[in-house]
Amino acid sequence: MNYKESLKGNKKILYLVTDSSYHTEETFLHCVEEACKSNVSLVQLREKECGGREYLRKALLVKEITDRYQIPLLIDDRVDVALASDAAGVHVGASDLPVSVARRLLGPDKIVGATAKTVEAARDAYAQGADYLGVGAIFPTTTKVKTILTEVSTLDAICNAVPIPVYAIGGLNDTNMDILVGTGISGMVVVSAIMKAEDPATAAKTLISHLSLL
Ligand code: TZP
Ligand code: MG
Repeated sequence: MNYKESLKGNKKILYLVTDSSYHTEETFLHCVEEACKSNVSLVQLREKECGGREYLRKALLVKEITDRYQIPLLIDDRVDVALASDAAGVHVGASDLPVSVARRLLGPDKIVGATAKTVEAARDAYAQGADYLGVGAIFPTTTKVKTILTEVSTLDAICNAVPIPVYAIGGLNDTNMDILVGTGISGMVVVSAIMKAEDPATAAKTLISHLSLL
């Protein structure tokens, strides 16, 4: 399957980024599966604490689930773990391998996503071969991350500056996502709105139904 096809189309998508820090392995995998069942379009495994061996083990467990639902699995930060697990691609930020290097290592068929907080960084990531951009944090977040807030006007300017999908991230949930109305985003990324939800399936379905109204 060519997972890059998932990035095309006009429908706005929901993109799940995982956080296993407040889960047992069982509840973590269950939560990912519930989100997949509820039609999230992309899943990113994001592990900040573990070494390569443990990251690979987790990636293979999560990929077993995402493969069953034919959803692309991306690996945060680590091109080696993406390659070793035969994931659909990688997501890189400012302190990770440059987009052009990730692209060279992964080849043309894998997905390379990048974080961009400015129009200049967005144009640069696109020029280096990024397939999509993650932009934020739109709102303050409770997820462990070093980030700064991104104005919605910057998000909109980035959408206008590059021809690849732009996904908004950071503190987004079903009560505040209307801030994205009128921007050119292709979708929304959430961590806690699904990973911390009591009922992740319902949470994902609600977010997806709201996305169609944006
Ligand atoms: N990058 C910018 S904000 C963020 C990342 C990884 C975390 C978003 O998490 P949440 O829980 O959806 O606010
Ligand atoms: Mg990173």
